[in-house]
Amino acid sequence: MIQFHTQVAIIGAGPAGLVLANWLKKYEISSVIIELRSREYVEGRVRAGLVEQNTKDILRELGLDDRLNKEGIVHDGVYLSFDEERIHIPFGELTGGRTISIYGQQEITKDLTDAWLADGETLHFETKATKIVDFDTNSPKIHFEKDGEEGIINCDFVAACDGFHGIGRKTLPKKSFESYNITYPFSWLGILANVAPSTDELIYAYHQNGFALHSLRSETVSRLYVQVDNEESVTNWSDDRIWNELTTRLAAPGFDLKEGPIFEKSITPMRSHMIDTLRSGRLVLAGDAAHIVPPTGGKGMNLAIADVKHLVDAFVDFYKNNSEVKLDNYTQTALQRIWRAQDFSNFMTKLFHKQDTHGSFTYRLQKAKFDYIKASTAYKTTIAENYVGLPFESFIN
Ligand code: RFL
Ligand code: PHB
Repeated sequence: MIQFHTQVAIIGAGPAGLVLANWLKKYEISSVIIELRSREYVEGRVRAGLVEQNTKDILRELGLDDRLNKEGIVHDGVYLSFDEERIHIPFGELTGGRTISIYGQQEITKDLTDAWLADGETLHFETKATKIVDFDTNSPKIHFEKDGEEGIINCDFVAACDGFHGIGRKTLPKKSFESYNITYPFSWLGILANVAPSTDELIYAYHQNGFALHSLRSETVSRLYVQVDNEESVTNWSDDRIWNELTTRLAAPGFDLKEGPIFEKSITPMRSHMIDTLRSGRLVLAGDAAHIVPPTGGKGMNLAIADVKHLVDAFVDFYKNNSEVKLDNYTQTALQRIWRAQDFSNFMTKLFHKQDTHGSFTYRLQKAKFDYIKASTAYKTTIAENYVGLPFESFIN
């Protein structure tokens, strides 16, 4: 039986687990990461692209923002469209200079993995956490399997950064939390295409055919999404059909959508999910393990990294100041931001998706909201500050 000992044992090499490990190292707190998938799989998985100001600040603090600065594309605003009418929300002007960057999640994951391994630290890929035990004592353990062999990590804390399908949340005692869920009656079909973006900043659009989003990854790669029914399969969506829908839904005066070869197509269901505790004894949860937001606000990865900031504060307080106060407050501190992001993601989802027949009461409420945003600097500011991410200080009681 393989055995390790570390201070914080981390399950999952997604953004949450990797930021946590790299950050704890700065404070000389040891950790080991185990990851179910292979390195190629994790680094190839296409997911987030929108990086908030706070996430950029954290990566800078960790000294891991070199490539983000070189290859990431800074956006100072976003376009919102409704029935082919387009408005602009300028971030810098409305938020005192805060911006977002477009930089793929898998690039962040690569940067964090490279830094971790370059320092000779431990990250076991293709290693499955099977059980978390004794987290009600000071010596919790993770049981794992690697290459058919079983092992145990003995540690002071288990950090479950193991995503929505991980074992962290399932291990929490059932009676210790409430869960909250919304399943939306639509999904996103996302594509990557070898074509220069047709826009300088992201476009979120409501159209009577459904939602569309124009995002990007680089000067030569565009990332776009269309709302589809939950039962849809990518096989029903030829490249022609996708480009036709995108052209229709993103239409606006003076706008021309450039088409190009599609090299990735996938469907993502839309859900909001929450639990109201992130800790039980020596087991803590961060990121998608504890919450899912629909991707319409670009918040999931950013929220995962924000959880980790609070967790690092708590571990530093524990190891350096011998205090459990921040650990005891971890759930409440993190939940404030998580609920804020849940609200914003739900707001963006409901504003831009087709929820009912075009012209219905619901449609008219959506349109009234858009018209108000158009007319009101206060409303635009609300959207801008949520979109770029509220500063951590905003949430201190
Ligand atoms: P992850 O990234 O899911 O990582 C969890 C890791 O845990 C591993 N794991 C295990 N390892 C060992 N043993 C086990 N038993 C394990 N069980 C699981 C998994 O293999 C995995 O590697 O969670 P984390 O770190 O919390 O990060 C969350 C983000 O990945 C997620 O919220 C974002 O991708 C959401 N998201 C977006 N977020 C943004 O901030 N901005 C965006 O623009 C954005 N766009 C998106 C998105 C998600 C999307 N999809 C596909 C869901 C766009 C899309 C289409
Ligand atoms: C992306 O670029 O993949 C992206 C951008 C903004 C979102 C969701 C996804 O709201």
